[in-house]
Amino acid sequence: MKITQLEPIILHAPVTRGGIADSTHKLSHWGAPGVAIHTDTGHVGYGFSGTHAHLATDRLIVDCILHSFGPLLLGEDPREVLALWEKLHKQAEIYWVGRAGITHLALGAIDIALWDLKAKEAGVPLWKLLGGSAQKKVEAYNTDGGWLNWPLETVVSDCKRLVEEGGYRAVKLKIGGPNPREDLRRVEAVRQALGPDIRIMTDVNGRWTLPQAIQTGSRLQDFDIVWIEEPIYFDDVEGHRRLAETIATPIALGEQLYTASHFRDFIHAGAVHYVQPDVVRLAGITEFWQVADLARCYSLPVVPHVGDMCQVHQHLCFAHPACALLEYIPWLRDWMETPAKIVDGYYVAPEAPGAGMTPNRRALEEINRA
Ligand code: 0YR
Ligand code: MG
Repeated sequence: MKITQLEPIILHAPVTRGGIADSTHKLSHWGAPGVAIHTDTGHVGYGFSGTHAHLATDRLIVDCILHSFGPLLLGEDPREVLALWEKLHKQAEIYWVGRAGITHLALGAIDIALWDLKAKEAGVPLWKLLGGSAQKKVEAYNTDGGWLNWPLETVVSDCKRLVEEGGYRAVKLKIGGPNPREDLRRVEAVRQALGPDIRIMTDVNGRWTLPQAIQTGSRLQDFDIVWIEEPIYFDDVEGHRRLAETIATPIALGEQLYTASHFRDFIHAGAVHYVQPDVVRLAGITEFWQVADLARCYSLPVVPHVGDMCQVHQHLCFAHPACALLEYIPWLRDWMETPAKIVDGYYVAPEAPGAGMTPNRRALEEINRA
């Protein structure tokens, strides 16, 4: 099996109700810039990154895939994915200008497409190739009811609907707005509406200073929160360590960490309790697996962030023993050949061969028009 051609792909999918916001970002579309890797056997592998759908930035990622990494891939056997990852990482000239950021997202999209090919050629879903089982329970928690730009009544009614009609037993609320009292009011209102048994996660998206995080984070304890996610600036290992020592509510983070060594530093410092690697922020499945193994060595749960809109992560969760819970955001549901499926709050193991990111006809038509 040999790689014959790389084809660029950029897909922009609208988010819920035309626009969402957290404390740090506002977006109308989710971006999926990536690649279709063609082979001489006719199999096509698909891999995407996840972005805020800024076309100029997405083009940089795709250019990096095609022009910086592409020439090193042509003629290679895609099934030798670990060896190819090392080759791209060490031999591509682009690594001189960055071991994180755009270069890393580009390598991640390629790595996912290579694993997709390996699983398609083997005729099995990725979770099976990785040694997983469909018997495993992978629970879903839903992030799509708690956006910061939605009025409190909308957040409360959406969260109730997710629980009562969707079957979810865990939801995430965005906080970190300009007024901490309003943050606490939102959490309190949702806790009251959902009762004591539904789990609630909170996500600050890196907005607080350490003193704000200590003050407001301590008060969140009253509402029995599962975790506070990204309380302070993404790269601050020491700040998160101090916070973890000071407040009772556990800390979750990882969606902004690019490399396995970033995770090593946070985990080793005791600065994180719930480890949230993202297969499209790390360089793909290869590096995700290293992070999940590392977390397992420290007995920490892995609850991935779904920059891929859970399409690849569901496979990883059915396979890796550190994963039992996975975020759910539905923004690629209408664009994928086999969208993630949740029944009664649990993921259903996908049956189609591959890694889960094959676009459907509608997506391919849209891409060709662009
Ligand atoms: C906007 N999940 C997150 C949105 C979400 C972000 O960047 O995608 O809030 O991915 O933090 O945990
Ligand atoms: Mg988050």
